[in-house]
Amino acid sequence: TTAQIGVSGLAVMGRNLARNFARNGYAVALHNRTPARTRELVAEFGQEGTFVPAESAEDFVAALERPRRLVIMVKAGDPTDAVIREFAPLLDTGDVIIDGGNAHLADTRRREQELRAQGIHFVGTGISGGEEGALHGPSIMPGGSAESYASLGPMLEKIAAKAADGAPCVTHVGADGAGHFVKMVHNGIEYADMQLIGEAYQLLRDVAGYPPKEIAGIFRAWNTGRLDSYLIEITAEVLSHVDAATGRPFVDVVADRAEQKGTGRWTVQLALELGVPVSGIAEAVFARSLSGHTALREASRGLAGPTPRALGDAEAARFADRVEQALYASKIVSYAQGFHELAAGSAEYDWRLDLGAIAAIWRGGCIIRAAFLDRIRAAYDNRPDLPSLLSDDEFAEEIAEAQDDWRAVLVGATEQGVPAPGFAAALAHYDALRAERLPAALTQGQRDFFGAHTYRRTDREGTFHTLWGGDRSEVEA
Ligand code: NBP
Repeated sequence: TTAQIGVSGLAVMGRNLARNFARNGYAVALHNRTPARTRELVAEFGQEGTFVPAESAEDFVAALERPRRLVIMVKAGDPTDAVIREFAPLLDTGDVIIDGGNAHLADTRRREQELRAQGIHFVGTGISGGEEGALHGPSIMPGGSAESYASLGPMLEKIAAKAADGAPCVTHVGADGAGHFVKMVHNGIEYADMQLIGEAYQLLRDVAGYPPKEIAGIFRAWNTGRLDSYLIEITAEVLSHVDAATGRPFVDVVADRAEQKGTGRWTVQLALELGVPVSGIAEAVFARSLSGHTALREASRGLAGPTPRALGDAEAARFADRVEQALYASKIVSYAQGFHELAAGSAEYDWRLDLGAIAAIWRGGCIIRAAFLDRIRAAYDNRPDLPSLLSDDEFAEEIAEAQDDWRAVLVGATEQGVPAPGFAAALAHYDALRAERLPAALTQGQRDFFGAHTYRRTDREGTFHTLWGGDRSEVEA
């Protein structure tokens, strides 16, 4: 049998992706460094479709119809290079390598360039949705050449998640590293979303005084409204779960140290280079790292501050409504920041990303899937040159309505000493954008004072310097 697609790297993701292709009627060649995994897959799921197991790279490549399409789904970094080195000499002009791992866009750009010189299409592809998504339909973000998408697109459209309107959650996002870039920003937004949800939970717990089970109910109710999303849904599940060993709420027996694999950090690192203020994503990454500083937290526990006291029942319910407003407004700001980074990356690398199309393929399959993304798509479809999501009339109006509650929640959090860095960063971002004047003028004055860095004026063209050490007259620089 010749296979229409091959998958090499059969850990959780690769194995489920291979099964997804097979269940959709494609013959799938299988390969893994350790052949036992390949045999296991065939033994367990062989009846799901047509699999062509191969033990060697040569047999794997020989099993594929031409032009060959092979997906590599191995650990990102050196293992990906090792696998490419193994396969590349065995391939021909026009063959397509799809890297579905979480590669850094710089690695993807390098690999794409090297393989292009050999006539091989290298398609760095973001795949989101975890294990379940890989099997039942992930959101897929392929980069690489437009030509490669012509042969690959129909297959990806089949295995991808479908949005509520039936559209497959995949599109050719842009050249070379664009796919991995878009996946990276997706993950950055995911970090921010999770942090905001975490803050909402903590406020409902410490300020409103609700136990986890009741908070689960509140999230469940929110999930029927404008916050309807996968992350809100699983939050309710996690909060209602009870630890079997102790009978206590699961959330109270889990160590409060959040881990990370790096895509959030990359999103912030690149944002720093591109000069894009993604403060919500940055706060989320920092909040995870702060949580892991056990000794520092231990040493700081005695520091002065208020002890939160729970509100009465009626007040608590009102506060919960306000938290919903604060969460929603902060979420709009986070997405606005993430989409700003998408636009900046697009301009920097000349990817011509279609932001509406990206919002559309995030509507299903991926971790940040949400009803909300359909509205982001609509905002960009209405106005592709939208300067920011915050300039969209509908989002602006919703924030206008939410803002009093948003501010009140932050006042409550501050008074009660409950940290809400994500909510606070989002509100500060919003207020900074609204501001008529920013203290950046003072910053420029200071820079000119100590370093003769010069400044511009509001009333005249040109670059100026004040003779701070002399008579303080102004000279044109
Ligand atoms: P892992 O990231 O745990 O990688 C395990 C796979 O890599 C195995 O097939 C292993 O082969 C192979 N491998 C390693 Br490790 N070193 C290798 C080498 N030098 N040469 C050849 N193969 C090597 O698997 P995963 O969790 O399925 O994730 C796969 C990719 O998908 C990763 O890049 C990940 O970041 C990305 N991703 C994961 C998720 C998720 O939810 N887990 C979601 C989206 C994307 P072996 O069997 O011989 O050890």
